[in-house]
Formats: sequence, structure tokens, C-alpha cells
Amino acid sequence: MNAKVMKTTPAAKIDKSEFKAAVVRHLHCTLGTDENKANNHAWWKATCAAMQEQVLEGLRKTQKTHYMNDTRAVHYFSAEFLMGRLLSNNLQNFGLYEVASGALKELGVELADVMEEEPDMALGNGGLGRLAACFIDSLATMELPAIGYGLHYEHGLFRQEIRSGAQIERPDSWRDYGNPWEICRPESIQEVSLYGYVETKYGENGGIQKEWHPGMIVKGVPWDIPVVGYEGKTVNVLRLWQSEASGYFNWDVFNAGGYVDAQRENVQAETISKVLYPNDETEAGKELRLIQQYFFCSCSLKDIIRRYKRAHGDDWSRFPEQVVVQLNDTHPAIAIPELMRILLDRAELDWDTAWGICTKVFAYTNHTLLPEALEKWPARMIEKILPRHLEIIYEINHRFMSVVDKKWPGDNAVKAKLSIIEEGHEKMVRMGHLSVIGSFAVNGVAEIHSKLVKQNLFPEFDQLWPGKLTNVTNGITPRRWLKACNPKLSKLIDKKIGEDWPKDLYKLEGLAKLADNKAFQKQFMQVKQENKQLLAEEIKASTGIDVDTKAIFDVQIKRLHEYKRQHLNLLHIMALYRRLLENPDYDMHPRVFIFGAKAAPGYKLAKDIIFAINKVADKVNNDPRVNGKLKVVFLPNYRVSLAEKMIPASDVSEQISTAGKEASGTGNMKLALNGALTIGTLDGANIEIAEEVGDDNIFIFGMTVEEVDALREKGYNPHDYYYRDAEIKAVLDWLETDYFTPGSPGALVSIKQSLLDGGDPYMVLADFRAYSDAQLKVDEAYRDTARWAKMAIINTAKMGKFTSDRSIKDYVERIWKLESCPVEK
Ligand code: 4GP
Repeated sequence: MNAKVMKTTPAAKIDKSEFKAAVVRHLHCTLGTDENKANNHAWWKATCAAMQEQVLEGLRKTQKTHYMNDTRAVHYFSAEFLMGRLLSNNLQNFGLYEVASGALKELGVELADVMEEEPDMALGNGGLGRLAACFIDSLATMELPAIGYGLHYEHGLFRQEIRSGAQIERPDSWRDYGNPWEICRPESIQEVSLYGYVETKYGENGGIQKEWHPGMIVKGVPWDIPVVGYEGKTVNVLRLWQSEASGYFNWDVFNAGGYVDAQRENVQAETISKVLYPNDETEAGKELRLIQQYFFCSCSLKDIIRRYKRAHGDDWSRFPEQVVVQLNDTHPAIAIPELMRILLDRAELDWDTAWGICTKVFAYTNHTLLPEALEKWPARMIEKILPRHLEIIYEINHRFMSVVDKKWPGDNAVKAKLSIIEEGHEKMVRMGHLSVIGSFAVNGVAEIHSKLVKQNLFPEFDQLWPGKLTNVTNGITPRRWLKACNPKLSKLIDKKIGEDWPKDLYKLEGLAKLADNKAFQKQFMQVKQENKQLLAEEIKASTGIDVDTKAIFDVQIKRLHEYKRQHLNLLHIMALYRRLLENPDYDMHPRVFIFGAKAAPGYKLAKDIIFAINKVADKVNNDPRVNGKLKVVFLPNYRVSLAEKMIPASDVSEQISTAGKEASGTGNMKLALNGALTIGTLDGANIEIAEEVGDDNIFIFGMTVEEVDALREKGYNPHDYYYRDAEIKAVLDWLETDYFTPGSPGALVSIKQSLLDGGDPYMVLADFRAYSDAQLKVDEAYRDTARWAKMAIINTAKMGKFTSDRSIKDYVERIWKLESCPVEK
């Protein structure tokens, strides 16, 4: 294939000298500085501003086109958007990367250095938030009318520092010195009511009207972040709401001399969008979190309705044709009673009409089966903050219970199970149930996960509404996760198969036929080697540790959680260390185990695991007896921009969750796409990755979901493994000594305790031996250079399925029923 023919045309009509002039103009006129004085931060801002000119023109055209075509659009409601940095992404998607790089070079500045100035937009915790970011990238790329709606957190996920091995949380301030991408839209401010009471009014004809008298009103100020599709044609928007005091009540208080009280209300209002809750897959049962959820849902729905009314006036009948709302987990589930409230109390529709509309608008994605993650709110709390919504939730439930009674007459057990209200010493509202009942489609995020959602989480809902529960396997955007983050591999791929793979990832399949080609193998591994060198420099700069780039780079990057089993990895590292101490000739290829992970600040054991990894690292890295064969690195402050450096340099991808616990995973896809080989359990999307690459090109180990269930059923006793396997015993006992924490015996003991006395809830010990055996196979495979290269190439070649474009196509065809709306350049 002639690569030249495939060349994509840059979206923007701007050349190097024009770009250069724009940068200089912004340096002078926007930043008030000049070429001689500017530091990298100023260059970054000026470059962003030059880019933003192009972006905003695309945005204007897109919005006009969507308006003129009165398009149906998807509204992606998510409490989290983990965007990372935008400059490199926007340049790449506009086809202006080389132009910008050349322009800056002429100005004596390196684009790579400038890009390092950009703080990550870390408005999310982990997979769920990053998925939302990949999805809006694909939506724009596929020219689909879409808006992301979320919260404009002043502080995103905390910055992690490591002090004496322990995690310290520091505030993140991503917009302290201004964010060049966001645009404030005061013309679209919304108002949101909270607290107060509901008045019931009886009309003359016997009708009942409800009126909510709120106790507080806050303002929602929208900030728009443009979302640039690949090739820069469609530029959609991510609209994030910031809370502000409305000023209604506090002026009265202020005038009456209550300055302090007036301020208090300001502070209370502004607190709503102050911080992202740093929890991951755990329920945060806090009043403020519920207010955050309601705040952004209410603002977003009102925004949607404003736009709809501009075209359709008070005719609600077309609303479900124009609007679909995707609920990213249950965090935005309160949008369901909010839309009902608007339709009933404001639009004055009757219940059946309102419910008919509502249940055609919402669809819900479930991201986890962990019971501690399934949101429930005390009814009392909802009543206090949103009294009218609680009434509506009760009414939804009341009507739903008669549906249940028809299907299972007189069966109180099934009613109790399916009720939105969980009775107990404290009445709770189950947001998952509300989401299923109020949505027309519900999906899990990988085949196995969706199967378990149907079988274990919501089996009766599946019986009640066959077909409503479905699967859409997750995906990742190849623009960020290969083209932008791994320029060397991307260029090599361009040369071999042409340049259109970022938009059609199945094209990578073309690499498979080169998997045995010696010359290509060499080029492919040479790129990996160069990427490893870059990561080695990063490791040195941030931790001071020297690593050998000829060693296997074995990477586990994800939030720290027991179910993800970073401690299984750690126990294995300790076992290797022990083998090396017992036998200095122990035969293994040198390996560097690299971790990146943040632990939720309140999750003690997760933080203990980080501490243990760092303590073991200190010891191992400074022990000459291991003879350079083993290194352990914990890279602090794992985030999107760090992932972009780690993923291209990885040889081995650790995906070792207990089967049935990781809904999908998306890091697994990113690593495999960049030619890392997976060592993993049959969990989440690992199963589908194995199907794509074939069993010979992945290292699968451990118990299946069925085996996990059977063992639990039979009665799992971790002590059996402790006493039966001398290596497990030795390693766990080691944790109790002060070997890794001189002078502080027992500093690492909580891990041992959780695995023995704590019952080892994630069956780490049961999978240990299988994991260790699989690691031997990894070692063996790596030593066969040609075999490894072939396997790595096949991994990259077979990742077509995991582009988020495919996920979005699935959503569009099966759930959203959207049509693309091309924008003229
Ligand atoms: C995550 C799941 O744990 C992960 O398996 C999945 O890939 C990701 O969502 C996207 O679907 N869940 C969360 C969460 O991040 O907070 O529940």
C-alpha cells in the first residue's frame, strides 16, 4: 500500500508561519510578555491560545450545524471526566502537531518542554472517568452530536507525594494560573434549588398540585471545554458546572447587618463544586456528594430543556426523539426524579405522560459489581435536601411495585428485593434500582461483567424486561493511547500499513502478517527499547532509581484496591527476592516491576500496600546480592500524563484482579495496544483480549469466576495455602519482621493480617502459585527475543476491537439511535 496516498489532510488551514505568528501575537497581546522574557509556562499558554483559535472556529461551525439540522444528541452525564492534558491531543487531532513543533522550534522553543507545563485535568478517579474522556473523543471523531455534562471541580483528584514510603495527599490545582481551554458561559447560567419543603395545593377541580419552596438557591455557571474530534471536523463540548451563591438570600441578610451569615451562605454554595470525592468504587455517603450529583444533573437537564424549547417550544412530545441521556454509573441517577419533577410540576404533564417521556430518555451504564460501590442514600437525607424528589421516588416505586406484583403475585420477598427502598433500621434509596427502572437500556462494560449483572445483580429485572440489560464492551481512544503517546510506534505503523488506522483501528490487523518478519520485529522492538529509555530517564528524575532498559519492564498501573491485587504482585516480588537471596545463581531475566497507583485517602489497607511496595523497593534496590536482576519502582502521582509515558515503555501488563471483580479494565487495552503482553486472570475485558490475540499471546492464570464461587461456597481458608506452600508462608512471615522496615517490626503486618485473619477476601493466596508459574512462563518467553517480538506485534495488531469508536458505534446502533452530522470545514 502506498502510504502517501493514505495521508490524512490536516483539518486546519494554517501553516507554520501563520501558527508562529499566532503564538507570538498571543505572547504579546494575551500574555503581555515577549519572546525574550517568556518562560515555558508562557510559551505553553501562547501555544494553547494559538491552537484555541482553530478549535473555537471548529466549535462555532459544529454548533451551528447541529442547530440548523435540529439533531438528536446524546448527553453523557458523568460525575467524572479524566481528561489529562489537551494541547498534544488537540494538535494531533487537528493535524497540527508538526506545524506547531516546527513553529516553536523557529522560536527557539521545544514543543515537548512546553507540553510538560500543562497540568492534567484530573476531574476523575480512575477507569470510569477516563472512559468518559475516551467516549467524548470518539463521539467528536465520529461526528456525532454529543455533549458531556459534569462538574467543574476546583480541585481534581489529589496529587500524590510519597514521603518515607507513604502516600501523602496534596491538593490538586489544575486551574490555579488559568486554564487556556475553558470558556465561561454566563449567558447559560442555571439556578438550582435545595432544601425547603413541599406544599400540596388542591385545585378547584380536585387536582393536586405540588409546590416546592426551596430553602436555598445556588447558581450553576457553565464552563465549556471544546472536544476536538480526529481530523478536527466536529468540535463538541464538555460542559462543566461550577456552583456559586445566587445572591438572593444573602443580600437581605447582608443588609440586615449579617455579613458573616451572608458569607457563610456564599461559602456553602461554592463548596458544592470545590472538590472531587477521591473515592474509587466505594460509596461516599456524604450529603455534599448527593448535592454535587443533584447540582450537575439539574443544571444539565435545564440546559437541555432550554435548548429543546428553543426549537420545539412547549411541545414535549418530541423530547425523547431529540434527547438521550446516558447515566455514567448511578452518580447521576437523581436526574430521573429531577426530570419527572420538571415534567410534572413545571410542565404540568400528567404522571403517565411524564413517565413515558422519562423512560425513553435515560440509559444507564453499570461499572462495578462490588457491593460497597452500589450507591444508596438514606431516605431521610434525600428528604432534607430534595423533599419533592423523595415524594416522586416513592411514587415511582409504588407504581413499580404493582408491576412486580403482576409478575410475581403476592411474592413479598421479590418485592423487597426489587423495591427502590431498602427497609432496615434506616430506610435507604437504592440508586441502582432507580436507574434500572427509569432507563430504557442498561449495560455492563464487558461481556463477562454484563453477564454477571444479569445473573447476579439484577436477575429479576432481566426477567421482567428481557433485552433491557445488555453489554457494551469498553474501549479506548487510539488517538491519545497510541498516536499521541507513542509517536515512534505510530510512525512505524504509518509506514507499514498507512495512516488511517487511528480512525479505523481494525486496520492494525495488517501488522499481523509482519509478525514473523525479522526486520519488522527488530524495528518494533527497537521502538520499545527507545521508549523504555525515555521511561528510565523519567524514573531516574522522579525517584532517583537507575533501571536497566534491557530488563523486562513489568507494569501495574491502576487505582490501588485489594480486588486489583497489587499485593499479589508484591508477594511475588518478595518471593523472587527470596529465591535470589537463597540462590545467587537463580536464573531469571532481569526485571523491573513498576507501579503507579493512588489509594483513596481513607482506605487504610490500600495505603499500607503502597507503603509496603516502597519499603520492599528500598531494600531490594539497594541489595547488591540481587545482582541487578530485580528492581522495584513506585512512580508517584500516577495520572493520565504519566500513563502516557509508562504505557509505550511496558513489556508486561499486570491485569491480575480476582475473577469476577474487575468489570472491564481499560488499562489492559492501552498496554496491549502498545505491544505489552498481558499476564492476567480471566476477568473483565482480559477475556476478550485473549479471544482477540489468541491464547499463545497472553499469559492467563488463576481461578475462573466459577472456581472462585465454588471455592467460596466450599469454604475458603487462606491458612490452608499458608501452611501448604512454604514460599507463601515465608513471604508472609517476612512481612512481620523488621527486615524491610528496620527498627519497626510489624510495620507491614496489616497485609499479612488481611490475608490470614481477615479471610483474604480477594483470594490472593489461592491464586499465588498459579501467578508465580505464569510469571515463569513470561520469563521464558522474553528470553526468546523473536518469539516475544512476534507476540508483542500480534497484541498491537489485534486490538482493533478495543477502540472506543467501536464502543460508541455499539451504543449508537443499539441504544442511542443517533445519526452523524458532518460539519463542513
Ligand atoms: C471502573 C471499573 O472498575 C473498570 O473495570 C472499568 O473498566 C471502568 O470502570 C470503566 O467502565 N469503575 C470505576 C468506578 O472506576 O468508580 O466504579
